[in-house]
Amino acid sequence: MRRLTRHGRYRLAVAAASALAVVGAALVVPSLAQAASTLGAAATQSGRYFGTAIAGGRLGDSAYSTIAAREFNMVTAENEMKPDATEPQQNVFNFTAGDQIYNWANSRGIKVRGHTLAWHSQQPGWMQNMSGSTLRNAMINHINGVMGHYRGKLAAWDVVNEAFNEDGSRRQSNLQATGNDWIEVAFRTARAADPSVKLCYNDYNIENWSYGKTQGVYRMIQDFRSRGVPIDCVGLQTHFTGGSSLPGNFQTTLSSFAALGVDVALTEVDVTNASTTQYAGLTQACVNVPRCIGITVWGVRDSDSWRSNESPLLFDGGGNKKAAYTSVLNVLNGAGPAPTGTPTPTPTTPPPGGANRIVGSQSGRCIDVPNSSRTNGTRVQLYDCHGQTNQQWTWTANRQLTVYAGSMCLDAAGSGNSAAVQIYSCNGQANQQWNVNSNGTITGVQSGRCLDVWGTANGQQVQIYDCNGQANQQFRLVPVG
Ligand code: 9MR
Repeated sequence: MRRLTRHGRYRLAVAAASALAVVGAALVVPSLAQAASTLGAAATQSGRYFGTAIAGGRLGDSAYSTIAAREFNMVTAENEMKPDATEPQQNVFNFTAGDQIYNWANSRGIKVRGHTLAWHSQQPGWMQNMSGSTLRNAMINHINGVMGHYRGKLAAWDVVNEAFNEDGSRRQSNLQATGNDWIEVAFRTARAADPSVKLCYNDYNIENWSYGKTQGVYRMIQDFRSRGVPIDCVGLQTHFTGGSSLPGNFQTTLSSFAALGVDVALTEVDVTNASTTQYAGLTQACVNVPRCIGITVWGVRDSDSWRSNESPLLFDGGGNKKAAYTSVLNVLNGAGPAPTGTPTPTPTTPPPGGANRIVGSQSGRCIDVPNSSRTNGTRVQLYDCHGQTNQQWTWTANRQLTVYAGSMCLDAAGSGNSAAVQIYSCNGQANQQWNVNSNGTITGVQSGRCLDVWGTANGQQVQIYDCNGQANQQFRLVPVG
C-alpha cells in the first residue's frame, strides 16, 4: 500500500477502463459553463478528447509545440510507433522516437493513442518478405514487445490498421496470407499484452455507411463481438480529402458501430481545403453519438500535413486559427454534457446490517467519482460525493469491496463488458480483489497491492460502473469467501 503523506491521508484511486463508462459518466459541467477556448477543453465538456497527430521531429519548433500543447489533450505519434520505427531489426526494439512523443505528452497531462501494431505498410525491411508461421510469430512478438514497453501508459492502440479493400473484402498482404485469423490473433495477443489499454481497429473510407468497405469492417467487428474476440473501439480515420467528403450518413455509421458495443473515434481527420461545413458536420456527428469518444486531426498546421498542398487542417502554416477551427470549436461548445449513467436500481436484497456501505470518513459520504476522463487507462483520484479528495473510507477488517446489488462485481474491463471500469493495482494489475483494512485503507487481496492514481491528471473524476453497466451504484463490504 502506498501511503501519500501530503495530507497525512491515504489516497484512494481507481483507473477507468471503458471509454463508454466514462462517456456515460456524471460529468461536472455546470449548465452555465462558459464556452471553452481550446479544442481540448471544449471537447472535455462533453467527456470527449480532441487530439492531433504529432511528428516528433517537429517538437523542437516552438510555434508547433505551443499550439499542440495548448489545443489538444490527446496525441497520436504520426510515424514513431509504427513497426518500422519500433522494431527496425528483428527482436531489436527501439522506442527512442516513440518515447519522445509519449514523454512530451505525458509531462503535459496529454494522453496518447498508440499507432499502429499490425499493418501491411511501414513494416521494417526484415518483415516485408516474411510469410507463414514465421511472419505470424514475428507479428505476435512485435505486439508483445511494443505493448510491453508501453504497458499501462496509453489510452488506446490501433492494433490493426487498414486491413480491408474498398469492396469490403480483406486486403491482400503478407499478414493476410498467414491466415484469415491474423486480425483476431493480433487482438487476442494485444489484450494479453496490456489489459489496461483500449484495443482499436483503424481504417479509412469507412465513414459512409452504405460503402462496401464500411460494411466489411462492420461485419468483422460484429463477428468479433459475437465470438468474444477482444476489441474495444473502431477508429474511423476520416480523411475527407483526395476526393472523398463527409457523407450524409456519417452519424449512422458511428452509431451503428457503437451499437455493436465498441467505442468509436475519428482518428486522422483532415478535409480538403478545411471545409467549415464538413469540419462542423463531422464534429457534430461525433458529439451526437455517446460512444464517439474523441476526434483527432492528422497534424497541427497545414504545413505539417501529409497533404499540405490541400491545406486540410485547422491551423494555417503561420499557426493561425482557420475558419474551420472556429466551426469545430463552436460545435464542441454547443454539445451538452455527456449523458448521465443509468439510474441506480433498487436492490433486490437488502444489504447486511451495520456499516456495510463504504462511505467516506465524514458522515454520509459515498464513493463517487464524478467528472471524467473518457480514456481507458487514465488514472484518477477517487472523490467522495462532495468532491473531497484524499478521503479515508470506513472499514470492516477482512472484508472485500464489492457492489451492493446481487452478484455484481466492481470490475468490468475486457471485451463484452462495455460499460464498466477496471480497478487496477499500483502495478497495473487488473481484476484484483480488495480488502478494506482496519486503518481505513484498501489493499489488494494479494499482498502489497494498492489502489493507484494513474497518470498526471489527478483531479479528473469518473463514474464507477458495475459489470452490468449500472452507474451510481453503492458498494458494500462482504465477507471474504
Ligand atoms: O502521416 C503519415 C506520413 O507521414 C507517412 O509518410 C505515411 C506513411 O505511410 O503515413 C502517414 O500516416 C498514415 C497513417 O499512419 C495511417 N492512415 C493514413 C495516414 C496518411 O497516409
